[in-house]
Amino acid sequence: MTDFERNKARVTAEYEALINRKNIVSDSYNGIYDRYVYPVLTAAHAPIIWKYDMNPETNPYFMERLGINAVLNSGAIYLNGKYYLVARVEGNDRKSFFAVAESDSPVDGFRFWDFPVQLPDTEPEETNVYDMRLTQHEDGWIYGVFCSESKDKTSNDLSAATAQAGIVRTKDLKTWERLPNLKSKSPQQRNVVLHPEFVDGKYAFYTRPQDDFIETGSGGGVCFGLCEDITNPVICTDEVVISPRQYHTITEVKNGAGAVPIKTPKGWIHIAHGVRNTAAGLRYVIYVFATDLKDPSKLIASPSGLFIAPHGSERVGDVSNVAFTNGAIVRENGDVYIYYASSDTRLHVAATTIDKLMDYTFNTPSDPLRSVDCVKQRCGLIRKNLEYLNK
Ligand code: M1P
Repeated sequence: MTDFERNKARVTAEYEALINRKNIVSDSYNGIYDRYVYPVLTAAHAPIIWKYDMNPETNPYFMERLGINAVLNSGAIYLNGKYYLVARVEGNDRKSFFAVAESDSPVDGFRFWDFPVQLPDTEPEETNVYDMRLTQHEDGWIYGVFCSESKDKTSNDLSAATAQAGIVRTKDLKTWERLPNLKSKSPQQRNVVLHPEFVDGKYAFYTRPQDDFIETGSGGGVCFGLCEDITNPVICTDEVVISPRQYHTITEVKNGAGAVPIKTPKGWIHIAHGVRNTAAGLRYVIYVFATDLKDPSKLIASPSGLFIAPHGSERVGDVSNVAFTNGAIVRENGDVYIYYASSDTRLHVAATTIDKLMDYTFNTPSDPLRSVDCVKQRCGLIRKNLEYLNK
């Protein structure tokens, strides 16, 4: 056996073992959702043919030619009996692209299609793309809204960039039609999500206006705006803040819409991310809020604090201390699968149900915003418990 054959056999066996590994529910318990132990997608899930030259004549050492650094923030959709993740895949060259991974199961067995998504190249300045949210819209299309990033040529800073919301649409995740980038009053936009239904006969977007590529500046939080024509996407209304950033909360530095909002009998449930600063850098966690069924720009519930934080080994990665989501799948039986990435490195799943999500969202008290009031809030729970337990 040649080195090439031995190494190829080893890499193939490891890859197949990884894809076929069954996932298991983690021991950690909170009654709200079940985390799964193994990530559903990692850099090691990238197909061998994406990385290696499979010809022994041109690759005698069976060496990686185009490595993959990370697989993270994924849009998610259930279609024709299959679970699909449209993941952000980052090459060793730092550029991200999208690729579709498919499975019969929501929690394991995800295998990438042979070819990544080849987006129509309609934005000549665009350097990087990432974080696609997949919206199955009532107009019949599946939309992908993602960050389209280009160099900020007005600045001498080589890392200065501009983020815009790119839009594509598809019926089958194979053929993608690119629409113009979304226009709004904000110079930068990231974490933009398309609402799945028309609102007042218009397309509705959750936006995140920001003054700068990293800093949101005057951007007050997750906003809501309407758009008349998706083929000429312009936010034609004021972008109203629906989930504000607030001092000394998990959204103090910034926040952003995550998964497409989930329709429940009590309201639209949003699974978003919030960012706070620490001496060790930014900390990203996932939080939840709800908006009115008839008026999705109206906040109706705001459970206190974080919903998912990075745990254990999830805390370490390319950008440590990050939990981030841009995709969830809801099944007809009420099961909900939340796909979240940890530390910009790998993708995990947490499972819950619509009933549990509603219970969490509408029965978790909101943040009283001051320690003294948080203590009062907790004492209220303790008092009630002691009264009940000592009855
Ligand atoms: O690095 C953490 C996350 O940073 C960005 O989120 P935000 O725009 O809120 O700062 C996103 O680029 C996201 O991809 C990334 O996971």
